[in-house]
Amino acid sequence: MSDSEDPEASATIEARLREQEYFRPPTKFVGQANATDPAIHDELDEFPDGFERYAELLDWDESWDQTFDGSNPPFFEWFVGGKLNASYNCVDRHLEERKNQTALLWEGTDGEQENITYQDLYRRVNEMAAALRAQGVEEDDVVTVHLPMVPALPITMLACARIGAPHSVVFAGFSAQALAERVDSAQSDYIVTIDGYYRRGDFLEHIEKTDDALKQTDRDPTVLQWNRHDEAKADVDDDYVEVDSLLEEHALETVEPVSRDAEDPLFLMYTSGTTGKPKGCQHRTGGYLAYAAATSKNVLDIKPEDTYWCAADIGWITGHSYIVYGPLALGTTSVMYEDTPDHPHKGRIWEIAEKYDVDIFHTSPTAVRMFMKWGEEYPESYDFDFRHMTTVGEPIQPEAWLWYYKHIGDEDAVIVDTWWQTETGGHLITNLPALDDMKPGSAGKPAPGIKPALVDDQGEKLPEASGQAGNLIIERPWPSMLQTVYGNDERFISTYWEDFSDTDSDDWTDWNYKAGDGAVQAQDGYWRILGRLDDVMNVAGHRLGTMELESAVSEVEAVAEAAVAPRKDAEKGEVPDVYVILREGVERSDAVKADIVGAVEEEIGKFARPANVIFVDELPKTRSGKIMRRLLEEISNGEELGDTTTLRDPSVPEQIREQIHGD
Ligand code: 6R9
Repeated sequence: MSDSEDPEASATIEARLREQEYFRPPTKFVGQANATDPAIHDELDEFPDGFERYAELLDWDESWDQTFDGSNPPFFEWFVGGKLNASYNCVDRHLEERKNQTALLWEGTDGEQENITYQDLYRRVNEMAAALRAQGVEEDDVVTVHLPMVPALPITMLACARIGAPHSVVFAGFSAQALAERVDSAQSDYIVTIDGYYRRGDFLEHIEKTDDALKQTDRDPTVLQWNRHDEAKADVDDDYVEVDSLLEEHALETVEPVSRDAEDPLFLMYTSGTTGKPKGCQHRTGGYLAYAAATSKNVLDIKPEDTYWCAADIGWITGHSYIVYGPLALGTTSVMYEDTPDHPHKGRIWEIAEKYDVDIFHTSPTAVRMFMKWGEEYPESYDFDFRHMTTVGEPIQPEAWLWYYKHIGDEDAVIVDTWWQTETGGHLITNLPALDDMKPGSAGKPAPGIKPALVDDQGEKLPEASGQAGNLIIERPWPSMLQTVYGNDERFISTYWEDFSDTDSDDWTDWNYKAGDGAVQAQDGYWRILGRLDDVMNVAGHRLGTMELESAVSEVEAVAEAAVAPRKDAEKGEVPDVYVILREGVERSDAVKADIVGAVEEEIGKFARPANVIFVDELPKTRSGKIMRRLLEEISNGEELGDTTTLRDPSVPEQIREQIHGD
């Protein structure tokens, strides 16, 4: 029985949390940490020159002339005039000292293993770069990469970076339609994909998503197709170019890394927003890589000799910054795992941790809650010893934190809870593990050089450390902030800047980045993130826009109108509830429900599947016709209904509540 189920054990956890608010980092951790001098905060407060220390972690072809250019807010520039190549920094520069060290340690579904040394990585990235070029990929062409957790993914990303072609990685779980939408939005003429991969031990024919996406896109992209095995296991279109034969053709070729301007884009990463269309967050080469490397060093405490495992998917920003770019820039060994944590058994993660003697482990609160539910007997059966553990993606409840600390960290590892976003490129609020005490449930202090603040809805600043909740803003630019929303500067301004900045001002200090999260700063200066304030849900640490879900549901013939609200879920944090009004004459049935769920899976992906489909007669709307999703959220969560006075028909929420709760 796990702590979560055993009333006595959870009483002990609660008692302990009441008694002990802070946890000291273990002395043996502090003694060996990368960042041990508190002066790092003062040094980075020298704005903008402090950030030069981060850029100095990289090898530059040409040094920058200006650290920061804030003359055209909010289009800030970093390390202006500098030139570098990201693949050179993550691969070539390590060859002299550690060509035989493992760079990527890949574990396949059933214990298959690949150790890719820095020399191997160099070879494979060069050959892939040559192959991409031979297929016509030129500098600044966007390459869409739809690959799962196999070595082909980081190799393709680094090959793109080598030739200066921004990659746009689309999480493998996204559907054909989501892929097509991203290809169109990025005006991409290349898709790199694979025949298939394994999920819970079964071979999934991933290539089908590309087949379908090609029918839906307005473009005619070239498809480059990797094989999961020596030969394709799925039915593959003759028009697709087999990467393996290309690589044979280009065996042993080398490609000179293209010297990119610090401000040239390195990649796009699409993320959900408050409209139906995802935004392509565009990240620059120099500032992004410098910040990812520096936070990997100072926050994750990565050293080249470590075995580091971030158990996220490279298809999300966490994997970009903290599986690929940051760790490899530091020359460490980064673990990748193909399948799910419960295949073929619930001890899989700990088995891998033991097998590779992992030093640093990175996961999400959703995963921690799941491990907690499965019970500590699984980790207890394996012999592993983490020095450092991280969480990201959503707030971690103190109970889950303590369980992680006790049963995974053996009360002998540090934990950092890192708050950041696709847009921010790297951690913004997080403790430096040797410098700050841990506080369960709190993301901690701002990262060096980062200036968060809270404002009320009118933009008035709340006093510091007041314990009041407000809108989280970042008052000062930082090197890994997104450059813009790809092809849509207006959306960039309206989403992130307009609300809390003086947009008429040319002075960058009048501009504040809006995170879209609510937060509180406690009296001790520690920050607690409360969650999204906009129509974005956080399902198992994945961002999902309610509008995206709604537009998928509205595609179903039978649906007249739909609204989506987040329901709190003990494991996933939040799950989507869909409220649906059917068209006249359509019967409410399980078949219609199945169509609705199917539409979401098809348009977005299986991971976005609604938890409940609820048929209603009416939706709560304001007099101006806006759906009040907040009320649906309250209904979903069985909470007291807030203000309903602005509703056209104030009785609607009660009617819905009666219908679903029967009271
Ligand atoms: C890195 C990543 C960003 C949103 C963000 C916030 C939530 C992320 C968090 C956290 C509480 C943390 N979030 N980290 N909430 N504590 N440590 O997750 O990027 O997928 O863009 O999501 O996730 O709501 O705004 P992304």
